[in-house]
Amino acid sequence: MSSKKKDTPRVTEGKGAPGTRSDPVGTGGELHQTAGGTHPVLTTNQGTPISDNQNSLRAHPKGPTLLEDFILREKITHFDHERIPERIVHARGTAAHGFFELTASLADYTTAQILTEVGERTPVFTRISTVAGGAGSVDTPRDVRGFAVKFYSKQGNWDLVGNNVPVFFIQDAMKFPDLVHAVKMEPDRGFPQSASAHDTFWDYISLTPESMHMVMWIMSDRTLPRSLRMIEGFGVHSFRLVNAAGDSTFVKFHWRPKLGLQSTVWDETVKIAGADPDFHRRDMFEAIQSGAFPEWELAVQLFTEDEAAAFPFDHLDATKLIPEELVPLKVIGRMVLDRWPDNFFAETEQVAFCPSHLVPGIDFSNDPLLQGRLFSYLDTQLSRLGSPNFHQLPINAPKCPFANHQRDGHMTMQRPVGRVAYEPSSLAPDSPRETPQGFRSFGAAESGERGRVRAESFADHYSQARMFFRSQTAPEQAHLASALVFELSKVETPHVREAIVGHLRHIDAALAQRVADGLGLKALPPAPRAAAPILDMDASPALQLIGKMKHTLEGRCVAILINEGSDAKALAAIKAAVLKAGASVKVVAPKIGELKLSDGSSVAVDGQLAGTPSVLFDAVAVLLSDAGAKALGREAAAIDFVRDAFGHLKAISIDQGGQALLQTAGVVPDAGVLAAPDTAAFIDAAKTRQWAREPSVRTLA
Ligand code: HDE
Repeated sequence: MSSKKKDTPRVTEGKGAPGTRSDPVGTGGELHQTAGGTHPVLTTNQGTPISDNQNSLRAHPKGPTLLEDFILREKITHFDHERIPERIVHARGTAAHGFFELTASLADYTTAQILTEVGERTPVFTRISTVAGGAGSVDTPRDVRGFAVKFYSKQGNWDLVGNNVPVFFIQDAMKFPDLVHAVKMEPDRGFPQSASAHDTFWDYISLTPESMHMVMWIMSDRTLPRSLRMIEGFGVHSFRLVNAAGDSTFVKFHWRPKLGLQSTVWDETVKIAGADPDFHRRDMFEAIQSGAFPEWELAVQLFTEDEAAAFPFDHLDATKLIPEELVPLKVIGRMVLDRWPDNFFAETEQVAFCPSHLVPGIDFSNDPLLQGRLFSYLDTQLSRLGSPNFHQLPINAPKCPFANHQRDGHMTMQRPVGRVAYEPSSLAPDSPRETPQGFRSFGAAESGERGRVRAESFADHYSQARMFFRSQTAPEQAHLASALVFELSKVETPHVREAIVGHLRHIDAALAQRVADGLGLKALPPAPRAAAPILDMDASPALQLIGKMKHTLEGRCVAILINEGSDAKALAAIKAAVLKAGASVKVVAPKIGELKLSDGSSVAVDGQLAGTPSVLFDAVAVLLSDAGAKALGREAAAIDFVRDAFGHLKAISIDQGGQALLQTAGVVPDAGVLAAPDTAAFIDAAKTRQWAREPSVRTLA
């Protein structure tokens, strides 16, 4: 018996057909004709055509596989090497291509063309990430989001590698590995994955008072975004802009989402993780594919050295922010993400951001955290991508000409010509040379004694934490206090829990009491010694999240739960109203496929009830016939659908059948539950969360 031979007729059409669209080298191969059409021939990496991609070479049909099978060995070897080390932090990310367009010139402040040429569109690649989890972790843990933008400017690549929170945990790069080891899974047990709610994180934090301001931010709803399209981004550190006269102005960068800020509530976040681990990535993908391109404004805060000296904090300390009320934001441009990557690995995984990628006219400040980052990112790319030639990968290569005399190395793709690989040279007048327009560091005067010291101006760890907490609305304060109770309740070591409550006493006495009560502490633990007087700074409403929500449904998604015989007219009316408001609609029913409505017409179902819970939507409508309501009253998924929508403070539109289902679920309608014919009232309610409902559905700290 012989092994089966494939006998596809092979008709050679001609040369060409690169293996991939974006691969300049291509994988060659001839074009062949089969029943399925014209396609490239499958070859080895050396271009040898492959006749059988299903069977390895055997000594006989039941015999051993032969070492001689170079096709099998090449395929398996390549497969074995498919992964590169994931990022040590920010491993899970979602990215897209787009452009940055300057709308206001900063020519008085900088020579960077990207910030002076109004109307110029610069290509960008933007990656938004979580910090603590691995590449395969879920999208929605309570975590800071990385917000990294690579601008492919005419003067070289500029990477603005920021976060969705304007401050950071620590003041000095020396502390970063310890912070990351503390938050990552504990080394002996290998959990928790992607969660700060465990002993080692809070132990480290309790001994690091400088992290208290950041703790307020991560315990706020900022770390539970509804969508990556609805987060802010911050450059965090102060940078310098340098103009043609050589004058320097400090600058902080801010990204502000066009759709406004929006978060989920904690219980919803937890359930989304199970319902759709890729919730944020899918949301971004669907938005871009549907043409609803995510957009942000770029704004700057500009201030001089003298103005900085008058701030009641040190702007070079990354645990501090500059309130917008103190230095207003000036909007200078917009970023639109309008193209999903062709290939996740080649682009999202291999993109290499480095805060040290800078263009003439922008410079660093002396923020000690930034200074440490300038070393770390280049080093990590060498380890992750395995070669100093990572800049040659298409996603990392500048889109402007670039040339120098660096050469060779692991996996270089360049093929330099000529004998001159040095500078200065006289043998090749057309070889790359320096230019007066090139990058120049600002000539900052430095003085003082060297040493391993922390500036005294960095000593105040509580004033801005207090400012942040006191600036929040009442629901936000309650969420923050409850988040602290949740996280600390997962900490097994009592003295760690108590130490954190001790720090909270410096931030706000009532907050400390609420958390102590939530943890069942009999008495308030002592507060640690504060290294500097704690100030009562003015509240900054710009730090709120609820205050920055836009009253809009644009970019959101509404579910309509129906069953056989649901009212066709009501369905059409709600659908039309939602679409008109700029949101998308998904019809959810017990079965996918087509469903017959009250008037005999059919509707296509987008999601099956059991796999499409209401946590995935911003508002819901429930339109059911009497029989439909009765049937769904016996379905846990339907009961959870309405209970969760109500519990997560969403607007709900119901007809008589919907009302019956709510009753079976034990949901007592309030002002956010609206009768189906009134689509206008439903749309209006759906543009926000029903915050007033919250005390009736859960006990917050
Ligand atoms: Fe990072 N950080 N970081 N970081 N960071 C990395 O670089 C590091 C910090 C941020 O989408 C790593 O390519 C040190 C602050 C983002 O690819 C690594 C310190 C901020 C991303 C690294 C910080 C950030 C990273 C891991 C303290 C906000 C993801 C993989 C001195 C301003 C970029 C990599 C992407 C990634 C080091 C602190 C933002 C190890 C040493 C502060 C958005 O190099």
